[in-house]
Amino acid sequence: MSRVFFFTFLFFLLAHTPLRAEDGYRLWLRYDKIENEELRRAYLRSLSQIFVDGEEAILRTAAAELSAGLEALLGQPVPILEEPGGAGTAIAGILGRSPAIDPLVSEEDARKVASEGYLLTNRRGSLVIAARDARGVLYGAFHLLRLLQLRQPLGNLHLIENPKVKLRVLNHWDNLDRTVERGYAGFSIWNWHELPEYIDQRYIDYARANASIGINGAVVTNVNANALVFRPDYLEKAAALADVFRPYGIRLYLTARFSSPIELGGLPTADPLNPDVQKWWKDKVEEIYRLIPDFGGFLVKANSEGQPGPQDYGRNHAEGANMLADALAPHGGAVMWRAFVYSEEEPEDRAKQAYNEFVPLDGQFRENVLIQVKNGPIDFQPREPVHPLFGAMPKTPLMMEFQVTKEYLGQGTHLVGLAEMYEEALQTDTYAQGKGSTVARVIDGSLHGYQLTGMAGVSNIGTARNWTGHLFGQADWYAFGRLAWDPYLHAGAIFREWAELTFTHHPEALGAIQDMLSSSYEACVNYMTPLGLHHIMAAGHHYGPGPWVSNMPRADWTSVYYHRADEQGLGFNRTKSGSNALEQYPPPFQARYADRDKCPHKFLLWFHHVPWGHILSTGRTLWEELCLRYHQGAAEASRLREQWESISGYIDEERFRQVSMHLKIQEKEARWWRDACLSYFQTFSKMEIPPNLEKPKHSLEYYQSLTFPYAPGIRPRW
Ligand code: BDP
Repeated sequence: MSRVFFFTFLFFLLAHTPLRAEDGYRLWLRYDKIENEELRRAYLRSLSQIFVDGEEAILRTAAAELSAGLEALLGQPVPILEEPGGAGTAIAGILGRSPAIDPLVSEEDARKVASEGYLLTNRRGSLVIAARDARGVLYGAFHLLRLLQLRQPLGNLHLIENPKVKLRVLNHWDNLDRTVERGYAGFSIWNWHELPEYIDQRYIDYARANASIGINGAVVTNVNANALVFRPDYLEKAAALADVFRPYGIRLYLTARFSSPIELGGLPTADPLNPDVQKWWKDKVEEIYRLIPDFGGFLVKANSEGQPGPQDYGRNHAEGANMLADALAPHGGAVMWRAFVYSEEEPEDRAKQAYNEFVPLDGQFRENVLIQVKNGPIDFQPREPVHPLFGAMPKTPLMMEFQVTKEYLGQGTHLVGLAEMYEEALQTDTYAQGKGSTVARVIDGSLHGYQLTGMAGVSNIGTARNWTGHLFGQADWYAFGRLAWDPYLHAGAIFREWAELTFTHHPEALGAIQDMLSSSYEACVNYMTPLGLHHIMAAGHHYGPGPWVSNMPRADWTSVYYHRADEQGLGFNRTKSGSNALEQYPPPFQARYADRDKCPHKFLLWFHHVPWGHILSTGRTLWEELCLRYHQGAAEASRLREQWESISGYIDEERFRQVSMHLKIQEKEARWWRDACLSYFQTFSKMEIPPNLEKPKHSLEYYQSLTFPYAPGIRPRW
C-alpha cells in the first residue's frame, strides 16, 4: 500500500468514523448533523440564533439545550443572544411576561396555551416558542429539536401542545444500597454514598431525557421504603439531586415509610391520629422544604405486602393519607397513596380487595391526595382487564401506575413494546358514566372533573451504559413519557417516532422496528399467559414460567391460585357463580365478559373456568386453542429476530449486535415458556399436543428443576 494511499485512507476513516460507536447512551436525543444541506439551510433561515426572554433557571436550560442541539444538528454555532435579534432568530418566552413574545402571538393562540403547554409557530421567518411558564418553554424547545431530528419542514409550523395530565412521574424502586427492586439494567443510578458532593453526569442526562418527553417528577426511592432517607444527611443528598432536576422542571418526591416516626423519631407509635405523630411529620416536612423548596411530596405503599400503615392502628387509608397531606399542603406538596393493597387475612379473591377497601373512602381524601392505581387489579401482569377502581371513585383523583420495568414481561431480555399495553388500558371503556368513559378520561380528569391528575411509571433505568439494559427498553421509557403527556396518543405513532429518533430515517427499517414493537406485546402475552391466564411466573424473582408454584406463605402468591387448573378445565371463575369480581365493574362492562361463550378470548380465563374440551368460537377446544396460542407466541418471537436481522444494513454495528443477542435469548425463552406451561397444563387436560405442533423439548420435571438463584431484580427481603 503506498503511503499516500494509506494516509488518504486513514484520513477517510477518521473523518467518517464517529469517535465513540453508538452505544445507546444518547437515547433519543441524538443530534447528529443533518446531511441534507438544502434542508439545513432552510432550518438556519429561522434558527440561526436564539433569544430566550427571562432569567429563570429553566429558561436558561431551554436556551442552552436549543443552542447545543441546533449547533449539532445544523453544523454551525447557534449563539444565544442577550437581546431579541433580527430575522432568523428563534424567540422563546413566557406569555404576558415577555415583551419580545407578546406581539408575536395572537390573543386567540395565547388563550389556548395552558400551564406547561406551548405554542410553536413560524412568525415572519422566526421560530416562536411561547408558553405560560418556564417549563412550557423548555418542552417547546425540545419539541422543536425533535422536529428537526425528524426532518420536518418548519415553514408553516403552527402547533399548540398542552399536557393532559399534571403529574407525570417516574417511580424508581431504588434502594439506598443501590439495588433496584425489579430492576434489570444494573444498579441504581443514584449514588447515595457519594452524594451530595459528587454529581454524576448521568443525573443531568437523566433529567434532560425526562424533560425532553415532558416528565416533571421523579420518586427516587423504592415503594418498599426505608425511613433512613428522612435522616438529615440523606435529605441533603436528596436535595442535591433535586438541585440537578430543578433546571429541567423536575420535582423530586420521596417514598414515605409509614412507621418513620417510630424508626427515626423514636416515638412509640405511628398512629396517624396521634398528635405527636402528626407533629413529627409536620416538622419533617418543614425540614424537607427548607432543603428542597419545590419538593413534590410523598408516594406511599401502606398496609400492603408487609409494609406498615394506618391499619396497624385501626385507622383507614384516608386517615393515613390525610395526615401526610395536611403536613404537605402548606408547602404545595401532594400525596400519592397507592391502591395496591391486599389483606393478609382476607379470603376474598385478591382481584377484589383494593376496590373493597377504597371505594367506601371516596370523597374522604384531602385535595392534595391522589390514589395511585395499577392498570389492572392483580399486579402488572402481561395482560389484565383494567382495574375496577377506574371510574368507581368520582370524588377522588385516581392516577395511573404503569410498570415500565418488565418484571412480568420478559425482564431484561425481551423486546416488548409496552405502549401497546398502555394504550389498551387507557382506551378501555369503563362505562362509568355511559359509553365513552375511557380510562384515559378518568386519568386526565375530564370524566369526573378531578383537579389533580397524574400518571406514574415504574422506572426501568439503571447504570447500564444504554440506561435500560435492553436497548428497546428505551422505547418503553419514551412511550411512558409521551402517554403521560397525552394519554390519547397511539402506540404505533410513538414507536415510529422513537425509532426514527433512535435509529434511522430509512422507511424500510422504521417500518420493521415499528412493527416489531407493535406486534411484540401480543406475542409476549401468547407465549407467557394467553387467553387471560395470569400470575403463573416463577416465585420470588418472577423470572421464567412457574405455573406449578403452589407452596408459598400465602395462597395468592402461588400460581395455582390464579389458573385453577384441574381435571375439568382451566381459569378463574370471577362471574356470579365464582368470586364475582366482575360485579365491581359497571353493568355494560359486565355484560361483555359475563357469558363464557361471548367473553373476548383475551380475558376468557381471567373471568371463567372453562372445560378443556369446550369448543370456542374459533372452532377449537380450549386445549387446542391454548396450544396454538403458545405456539403462535413463540413463532412470533422468532419472527422478531428475523425482522431485526433483515434490517441489519441500516443499524450501527454495536446497537445492532446488542439487540440481536437479546432477541436470540427472547426466542429461546419464549419456547421455554411455551413448553414448560404446556407440559404442566397437559397433566390436567390429559390431551395430546395437536399433531401439527412441536412437542415440548424436555420433561415437565426438567422445567420444574430449573433454578436461578442470582436472577436480577429480586426483592431483597423475599
Ligand atoms: C410487585 C413486585 C414487588 C413490588 C410490588 C409493589 O413484585 O416487588 O413491591 O409489586 O408494587 O409486582 O408494591
